[in-house]
Amino acid sequence: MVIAAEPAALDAVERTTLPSHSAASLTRRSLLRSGAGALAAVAGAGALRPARAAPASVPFGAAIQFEMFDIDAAYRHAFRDECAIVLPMNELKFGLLRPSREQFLFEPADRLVDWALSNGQRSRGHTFVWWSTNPDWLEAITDEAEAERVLVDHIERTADHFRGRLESWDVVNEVMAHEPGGRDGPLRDSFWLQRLGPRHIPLAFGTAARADPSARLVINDYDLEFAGDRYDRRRALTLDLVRQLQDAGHRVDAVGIQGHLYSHLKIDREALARFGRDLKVLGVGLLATELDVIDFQVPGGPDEIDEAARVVVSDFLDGLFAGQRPEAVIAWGLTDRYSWVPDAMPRADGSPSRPLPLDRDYRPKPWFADVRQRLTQG
Ligand code: 9MR
Repeated sequence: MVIAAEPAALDAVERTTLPSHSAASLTRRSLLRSGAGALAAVAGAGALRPARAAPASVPFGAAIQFEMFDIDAAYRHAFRDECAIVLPMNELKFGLLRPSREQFLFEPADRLVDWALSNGQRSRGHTFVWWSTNPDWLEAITDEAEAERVLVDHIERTADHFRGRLESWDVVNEVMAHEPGGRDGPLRDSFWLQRLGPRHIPLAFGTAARADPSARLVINDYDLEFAGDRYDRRRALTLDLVRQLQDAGHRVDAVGIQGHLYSHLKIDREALARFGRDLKVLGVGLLATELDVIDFQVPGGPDEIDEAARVVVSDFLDGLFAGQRPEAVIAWGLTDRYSWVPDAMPRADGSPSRPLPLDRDYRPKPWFADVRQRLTQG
């Protein structure tokens, strides 16, 4: 699969900014550029610091939901007290932000982000390009040029609105097929793929880089940590996507590993470490963006469920840290009271799922203390 190697495959805007060098020299140039981009982001967002001034800990963060933020003070306090990074979970997705073509409903995300910043916390953006939650008016667009105009305009206006407040953006989310190399793929069959082809990925990165030069640009995906062929293929394809973007002259600052951890599966710590090292060689960082535990296949009561969670989270962090120091570890919510996990994968015995660092009553799980300790060691 080629997403961006041929300048001819790029849109007009991309073409004007791409130097016409060989792929090899483009690779070196883009590596240099990506290093410079990372340094610029350091100055802007404080995401990385020089080694000697390195903070003791890797920041812990969590995604917050506006509906609960608005009504549940205990929920707000938990995010205020536990997190260094707080990001809107859903409020920046295309469908919520753009109920109609004319509208940009920035207010819920503005309130969440400004609240986090006023607490001295940091925030990040999720997400510009996703296969899910697209509004009907968008999916009704059939013309390629119009789809391109909408995507570019969406990224430009949204990135510009939040410039200086969001330290990074998940530029594309889940663009890999669920089973690349199997019956699907390699890329996800989405509205964006159907209308624009694979070039929607470099188009999104190029547009985001111009719209907010100080934000770190992240490619975000799931199922990158387990043992098995399918996961090997997903790791390899992610590296391939990063290389192709770099070869086409685009800045990719980090890969986001979502980290939805099935506690009945085995983490491939070695492969995860290798993945982190390979990214480091490319000058690309790594962070966990959506950590939670999916326990629907684990029998037993809360103690057994939490012990299985402790093991899978610990193995995950082992592999992550062995590859390169992660930029952040971010959970997908904070309390079991509110999570997508029981809706998508309920426990067969009908008992409550226990996916997140705090239980339904905001009590920390034992594994949360382990995470904290690991992050503090840096
Ligand atoms: O947790 C999110 C849930 O509240 C939303 O209803 C859903 C659809 O917008 O998205 C969930 O978050 C997903 C994330 O955006 C991308 N990775 C998978 C997450 C869980 O489905």
